[in-house]
Amino acid sequence: MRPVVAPDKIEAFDRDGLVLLEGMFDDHWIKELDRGVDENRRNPTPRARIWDRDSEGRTMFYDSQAWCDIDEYRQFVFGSPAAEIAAQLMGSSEINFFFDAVFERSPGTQFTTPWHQDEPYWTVEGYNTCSIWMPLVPVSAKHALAFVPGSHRKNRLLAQHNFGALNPDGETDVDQVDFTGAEAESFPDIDADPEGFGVISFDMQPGDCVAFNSRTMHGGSGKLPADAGLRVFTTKWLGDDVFIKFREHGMDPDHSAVMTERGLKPGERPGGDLYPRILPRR
Ligand SMILES: O=C(O)CCC(=O)C(=O)O
Repeated sequence: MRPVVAPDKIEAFDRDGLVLLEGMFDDHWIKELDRGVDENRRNPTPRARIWDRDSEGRTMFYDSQAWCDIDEYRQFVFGSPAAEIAAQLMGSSEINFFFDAVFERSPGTQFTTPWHQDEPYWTVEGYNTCSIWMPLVPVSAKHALAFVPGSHRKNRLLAQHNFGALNPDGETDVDQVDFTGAEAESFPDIDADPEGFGVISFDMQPGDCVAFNSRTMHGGSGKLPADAGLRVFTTKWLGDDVFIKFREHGMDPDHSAVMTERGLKPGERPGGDLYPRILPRR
């Protein structure tokens, strides 16, 4: 059935650059994704990495673009309400899938995701982007991904965190982001004044999601209690005004090589088998 996003949620997404949507995905999709993440942990892609491993062996696991190998993820991309939700929030008629990313913390992990925006890392550019952040287990606001409302409209180039430095296992070929030499302002210290920045996060249940613009500042998730892990599946959706852009100051995940191999060029609309058009359905 076609999901319907309420008008006040659509307004909030445009105004704040994020919105909580409760109960958008039924049990079928949560179970499907849970099986998918189990499979993903058994068979990580070459892009998978541990971002953090502490002295007690607790980890933060990350993988991306695994949908090409994992059936459950593919079913979700093509068959779940996610594309429709993104289309309604962005007011876009054409929706392409960009990529999925998985973030799994083992119970008690203290690692927190550094504050950042997504678009400065991406091989695409445009206002109409929508990330759907879905916890597959209950999470309280204190530990969930947090956001700075309205930060998607600031339109300034900010130096972003180098996630390539999160590499305790010394993996090779890890994407690096280096803003040295860029005309970029330093990233504000959100943790120094969360109230001043209006930081917001939510108590969430499986089936809920936060949809956010790729320009919205986000981070801060983690610092888990000893008995709680956090398994999160995210999908990134591209709307009408998004085109390919290769950046000077580092891309992560860097899709420029696979895009080039497939004949996709800067200035073009992403498409083809890796960035499939989901809406309008063919
Ligand atoms: O879940 C997290 O801690 C990170 C999520 C994130 O940064 C993203 O989805 O862009």
